[in-house]
Amino acid sequence: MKIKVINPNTTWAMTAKIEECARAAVGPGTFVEAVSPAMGPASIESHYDEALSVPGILAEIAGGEMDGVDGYVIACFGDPGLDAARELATGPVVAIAEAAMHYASFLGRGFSIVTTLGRTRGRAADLVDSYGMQRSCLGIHSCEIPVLDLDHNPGARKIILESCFDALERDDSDVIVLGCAGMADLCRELSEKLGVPVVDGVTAAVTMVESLLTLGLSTSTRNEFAPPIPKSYKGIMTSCAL
Ligand code: 5HY
Repeated sequence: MKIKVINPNTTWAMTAKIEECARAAVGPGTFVEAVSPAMGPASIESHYDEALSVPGILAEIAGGEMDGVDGYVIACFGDPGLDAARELATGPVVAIAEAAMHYASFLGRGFSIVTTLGRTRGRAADLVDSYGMQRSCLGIHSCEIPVLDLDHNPGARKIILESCFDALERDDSDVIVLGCAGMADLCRELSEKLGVPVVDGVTAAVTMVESLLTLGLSTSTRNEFAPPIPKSYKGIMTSCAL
């Protein structure tokens, strides 16, 4: 099976890290390719960035459909474009926040989310509500490290570890959810130091897609997620016509 992992931001160094983590998580019969769209923000840290990332995500889904991709991951903690992607894709589409929250809910009474900038906590809270995770999510915290500084700030790992310790104490939670695809490589180290399960959405989502495909399951097209209704699109979106 072939799974396409879409990093919605256009920073290929982050995409390479995401691909390495995703490939390490899947079985021998699963091929994973990670991509960044040709257009979009260098990182996603606001509603504006998120909105502008969606056309690129959908273009990658459309390309995957032509290339025979079996399933998709949207590798950004805001889960941008997820519903539209599910209308477009034949195979299952799983985004990292939804996947991480579900995995974390299996592992303890409650989990804490630790994300990057405080301004993205509202979006995470909206996702908690839309995914029905209000009972399991005990708090949403930020380490105040910009997404692209995660790899450049020498103190990032220590700051994230401290933020996780603080979150567990303040929320009295049992599990940590990492709120950024760029944190995917920190899972094991943080879990060893914290003594609790630490869930990263990239590995959670790609293994979820792998499981759905193994069971022969995909998005229902009966109603809401039926293919989009054909119509014309003007301006730079002329090519979006289906
Ligand atoms: C992400 N932004 O996972 C989110 C993290 C965030 O470019 N990739 C990004 O802070 O929402």
